[in-house]
Amino acid sequence: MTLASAPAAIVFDAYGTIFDVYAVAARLEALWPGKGRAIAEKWREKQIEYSRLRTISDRYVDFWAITADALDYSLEFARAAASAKARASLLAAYETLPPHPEVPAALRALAARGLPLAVLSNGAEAMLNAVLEASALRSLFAHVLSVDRVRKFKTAPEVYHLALDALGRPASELLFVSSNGWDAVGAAWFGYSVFWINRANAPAERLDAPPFAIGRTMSDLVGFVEMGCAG
Ligand code: LAC
Repeated sequence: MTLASAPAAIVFDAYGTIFDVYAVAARLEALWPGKGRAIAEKWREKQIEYSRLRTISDRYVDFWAITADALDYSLEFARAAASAKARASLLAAYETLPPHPEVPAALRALAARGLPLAVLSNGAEAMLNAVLEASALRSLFAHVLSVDRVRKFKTAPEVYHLALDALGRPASELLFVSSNGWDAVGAAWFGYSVFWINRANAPAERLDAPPFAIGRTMSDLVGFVEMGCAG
């Protein structure tokens, strides 16, 4: 994928792309040995599933509520009984998720090029600001855009439109970055240039998306931008 020129700005997905959503597995493992990774994966899977079902059926509640519901489902699914205190602490972990190790330096390198950076996420506004503040990354972003504003989740086109209004540019001049293959597809369908950080070495989604650039980490994104987004 080649952009006609350097992107006017870069728009980032949050969960999975900037922040490691599976960092909660260690905490879960300490509570329920042998089950941590499975609960963490089910938690993420149900969180995304509920966001889609609520969008399709016009039943919006914010991503914090969805994250709590998905946690409760996943704990019961794994027959993991949690005290109210343990549940609250697991949920609170979402406000202090660590960034993937290479992310802070990569974001600083991109910001140093003078590129406006934005977050566009399913996350509720308060949870996004909390996790960005906790990792000291908030000041790198010109905009933190939550789907709260349109009361629909990705991949609704209204969500991807939010960054166009904020940045005052058409999608074709913006680079959208996500580690979630389905989100990369949604953004490409909408008309963004896209860089997929394929951290999990997952197969490409079979969804007839326009072609987009692919790397393994956010450091690869920095290389891509330094090369003029050719490749
Ligand atoms: C987000 C989800 C897709 O941050 O991870 O929007």
